[in-house]
Amino acid sequence: MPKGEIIAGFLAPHPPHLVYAENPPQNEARSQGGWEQLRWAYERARKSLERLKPDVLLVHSPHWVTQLGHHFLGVPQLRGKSVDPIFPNLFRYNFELEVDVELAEACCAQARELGLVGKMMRNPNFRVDYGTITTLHMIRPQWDIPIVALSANNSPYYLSTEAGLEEMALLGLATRRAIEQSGRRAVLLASNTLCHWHFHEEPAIPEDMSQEHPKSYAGYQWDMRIIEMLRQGRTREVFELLPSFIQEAFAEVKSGAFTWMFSAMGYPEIPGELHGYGTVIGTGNAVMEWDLTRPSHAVN
Ligand code: 2X7
Ligand code: FE2
Repeated sequence: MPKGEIIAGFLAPHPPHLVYAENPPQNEARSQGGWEQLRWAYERARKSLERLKPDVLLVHSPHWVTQLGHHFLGVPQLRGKSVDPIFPNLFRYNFELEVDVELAEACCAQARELGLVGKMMRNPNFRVDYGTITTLHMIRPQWDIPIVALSANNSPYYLSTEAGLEEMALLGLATRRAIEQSGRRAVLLASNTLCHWHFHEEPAIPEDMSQEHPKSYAGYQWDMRIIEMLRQGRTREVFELLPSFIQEAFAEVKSGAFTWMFSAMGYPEIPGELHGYGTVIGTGNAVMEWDLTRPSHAVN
């Protein structure tokens, strides 16, 4: 079996508003559109994914919270209704998905080898969280690629940011080792918003874009600074700044997906491709891609 590899990583945020705005048949709520810049960004990312033709998509979502350890979906087929607890008016999504259980088990085993608490989720009636579903729907609405989904242990919230993110870096290493052994060509999805300062009231028409703008100018400036560095491939500097970014912009990358993905990819110092940026209830969201298949981008 050839050695498996991570062929790309995407920053792929999950505001459920994006699914709501698309009016897919799976979602019960209906809209008149909205958040087009971000949805067009995802359209561009979908084309890249189509070219990459991965065997599996791995996604880490901040909204599947497991207090004790890192959990992995471990049921071959899951179906049900996923409802956003904050925005049930926007997101009531009937999902049906296929899990690459073999790879999920390998990720879990590797995580344990590295001293993390890992657990397989075997409940056949499990309701998958809206973060996982939104990211997967937006990047691949056909739902025809098996997935591995990882929970957020949220250690950065009850340990220090730095100690928690160190754990996420270990989870990334475990993920990479499992992928290499599996022979799969894998794409990683970090399901994270950047600046997370948000409005506390929803407009009467949620998709009224005349109401949509960054909640915080300082947070917006942070997002632009981080994106520009990522576009230039200044990965090391981004990670040096990450704790300050998290602290000052209340950035959702604190929950670990971004660190998990970059650690798994080996922190490549290559330019990320920005597919687009936009706000959702004032938060900052970027869809970005790191294509490791380009000869100049190959990492060891
Ligand atoms: O989970 C989210 C988010 N991260 C950002 C914006 C809006 C809703 O949900
Ligand atoms: Fe979120």
